[in-house]
Amino acid sequence: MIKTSPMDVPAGDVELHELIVNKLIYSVAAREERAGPRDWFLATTLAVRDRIIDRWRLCNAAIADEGRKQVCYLSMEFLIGRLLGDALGNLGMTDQVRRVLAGLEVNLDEVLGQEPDAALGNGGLGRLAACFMDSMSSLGIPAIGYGIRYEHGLFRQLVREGQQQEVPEDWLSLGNPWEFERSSVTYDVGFGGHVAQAADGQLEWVPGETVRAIAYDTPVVGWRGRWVNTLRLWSARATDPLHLDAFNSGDHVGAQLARVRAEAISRVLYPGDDSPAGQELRLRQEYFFASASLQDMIRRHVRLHGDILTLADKISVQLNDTHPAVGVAELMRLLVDVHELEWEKAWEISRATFSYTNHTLMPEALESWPVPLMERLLPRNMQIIYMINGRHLEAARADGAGDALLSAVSLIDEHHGRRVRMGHLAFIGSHKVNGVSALHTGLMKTTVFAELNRVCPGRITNKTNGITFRRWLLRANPGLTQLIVDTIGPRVLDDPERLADLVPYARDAAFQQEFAAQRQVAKQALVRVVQERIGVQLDPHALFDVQIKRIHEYKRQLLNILHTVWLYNAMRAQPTSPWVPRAKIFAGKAAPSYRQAKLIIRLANDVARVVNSDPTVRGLLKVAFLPNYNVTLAESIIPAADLSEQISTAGLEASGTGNMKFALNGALTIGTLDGANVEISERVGLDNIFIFGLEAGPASVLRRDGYDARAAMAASDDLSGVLEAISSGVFSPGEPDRYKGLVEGLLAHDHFLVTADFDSYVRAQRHVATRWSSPSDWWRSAVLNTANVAWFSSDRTIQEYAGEIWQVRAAPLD
Ligand code: 26W
Repeated sequence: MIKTSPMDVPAGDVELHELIVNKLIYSVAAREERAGPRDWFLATTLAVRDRIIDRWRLCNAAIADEGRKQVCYLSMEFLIGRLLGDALGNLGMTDQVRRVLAGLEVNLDEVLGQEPDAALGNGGLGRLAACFMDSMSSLGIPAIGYGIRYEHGLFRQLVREGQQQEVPEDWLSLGNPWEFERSSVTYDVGFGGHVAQAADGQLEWVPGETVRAIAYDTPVVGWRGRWVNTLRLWSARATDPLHLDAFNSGDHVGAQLARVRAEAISRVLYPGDDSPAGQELRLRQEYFFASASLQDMIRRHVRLHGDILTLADKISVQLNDTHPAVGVAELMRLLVDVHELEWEKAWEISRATFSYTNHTLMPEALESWPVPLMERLLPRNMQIIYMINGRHLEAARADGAGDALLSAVSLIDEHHGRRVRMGHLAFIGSHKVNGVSALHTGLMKTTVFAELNRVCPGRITNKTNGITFRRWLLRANPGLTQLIVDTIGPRVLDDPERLADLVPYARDAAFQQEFAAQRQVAKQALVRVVQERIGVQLDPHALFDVQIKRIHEYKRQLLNILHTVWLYNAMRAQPTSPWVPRAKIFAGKAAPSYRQAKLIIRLANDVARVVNSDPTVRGLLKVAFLPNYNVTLAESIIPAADLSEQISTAGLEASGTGNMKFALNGALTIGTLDGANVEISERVGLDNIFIFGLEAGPASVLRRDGYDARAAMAASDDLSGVLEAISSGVFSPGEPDRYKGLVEGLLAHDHFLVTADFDSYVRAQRHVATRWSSPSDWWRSAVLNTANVAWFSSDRTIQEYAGEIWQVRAAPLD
């Protein structure tokens, strides 16, 4: 029995109603009266997907017919999160689907909540790729995102007795209604073996092992449904899944080893975002997806345009960090060995095709692979890397480079065993190389890429990151969005620059109140989430002071914890002073092998336990560490944040993008002059942001020359009180020495200058409290944040890439 008969359904909704019900019956094979939220999620998604497919076909046809140049965005990570809410929003179908489902006695929010969070990424780099995909579709820029279809995304984080535990993530376990398996789109990717020379002298690689890449396509629909691009993720299969001979002769396990080995490539996302895992499997993943993607591009290009020589006119390949950098050698191999182009011609095409984005300057995060591993796994690619290097060094020498400079720009690092510098390979192989904020790009030119910048002047350019406002404002914060639209009109939905029209309202008391009321709604919702997840009761009227991001020493969650302890000590000393009630909210995952980061999580949880159970600070201070941070959790925390913690050691955060999400939603930032914080402060104005701490220049001098944390501690009663409390076991009474080593380590070498910035940070936090105590000042600043950050839309970023790096034009959108 159908719960609502079509007769009761408003005429305009009948078609969608029938579509969803039909999907439920014929695709999900569920009965309406028994169907659960998961069934309705599948039925709704399949129905919405149908609406996208017509447009998808048109877009692909337009690319082919009009010979449009296309962006190929190569990224090891796409942190897309849930897709249904995004698709509904972009298609303008949210209200209609809500109504239709309600007619079936189904709640849309519950349905949306069924979708697993696709966590095919670690953090900023992966989320940026997802925001860029949304922007490229919304702008009508023809694009394919190429990556890996990991069977298991980033691990699920449990917190047990205050400590992180990792559990495998299983996003595909109930099926993925968004993807299309393309069993006809497959490529073979070789590993190992040797290089043979044919009679005509042509070199040919004879791999020892072959793995098949199978494409899975997901449509990415843009704003107002006008353009649809493709996210193409590769899954690894054995070319010969069962060695039947071996099986029949009784070796049942051995017969399957090749399959296990091949399929391991797309089994799981590496969870480290701090230092290269260095394992062979990681290199196999990188080569696997770079090779499959390049083979796919070439096949499509030749089919459409017939001529390999025009590749760079029709395709622009963006390397998202160095993870796909081996693609530079792979494209040369395909052009020279397979398509038999002259080296010089191939190199010209290749360099015109590639461009490279650097996302980090941290030395430990710069990828390099041991030469012996490369020679064993990718013998032909390694030869090609030597040839690229030979010509590159020859050219540099001809330009007058001496030995020191040559050794610095060489693709081979001779100092740490012989290793291939993947950043150098990406740099040399690209026509443009970009950093992700003005500060970061400047530092690229003076630090890691200083010598390459001398040899190849003008190649480095800046493209400050951005975020998609559709997900991070429109979807995440519908209440605030409605207020903005009611105030300055709906054009802002298509043109973020209109946000500036809010500036005159910043001083308007009535508007401030409505703005604050929306924050209150989001905070009430978050209070419920926190209560449900960890049983901590937050006061929705407290200042929500939030730091959510990967746990890293350079991001300095520890500094925030020290301030929490400082507040706790001060409140206990003077409980009747007029304190601003605060909720300190943390979330983030640590790489499983990163011991110090895990200890910081434990400390946050230990501090939370002690503070939250101490009656003297009841009503004044609460600490919450929310487990399993992911995109979905970010969407519920950010709209509820009053204060955004962006407190990395200056010079170490390439850009940050969380900082932009908070500012857009009207949180005030407390931050260092690092990454994009610099540009945010220029736009919102120094009166509306709390900047503290050492700047990048002095910080790097201090780090280099060695800085004396003990002296800082001796000079600051506040700091010594905090460190003594932690190291003496106030927060770990059962094991008083638990944090002794952490504190001693900090005092011995405070590499990230936590103690150096402590006093300045506490002072800035006092200013925060003062501003909070004057609501009209606080909300004026909050409104001015939202009003002045339109520039951080990823649409702006993508337009810059399209015009200055890719030379790709948007298709006309109707
Ligand atoms: C090979 C191991 C590894 C894996 C990932 C090393 C480094 C990474 C990434 C570069 C980590 C990352 O996500 N970087 C972040 O990129 C964001 C998008 O540009 C920036 O906003 C962040 O500042 C940067 O840390």
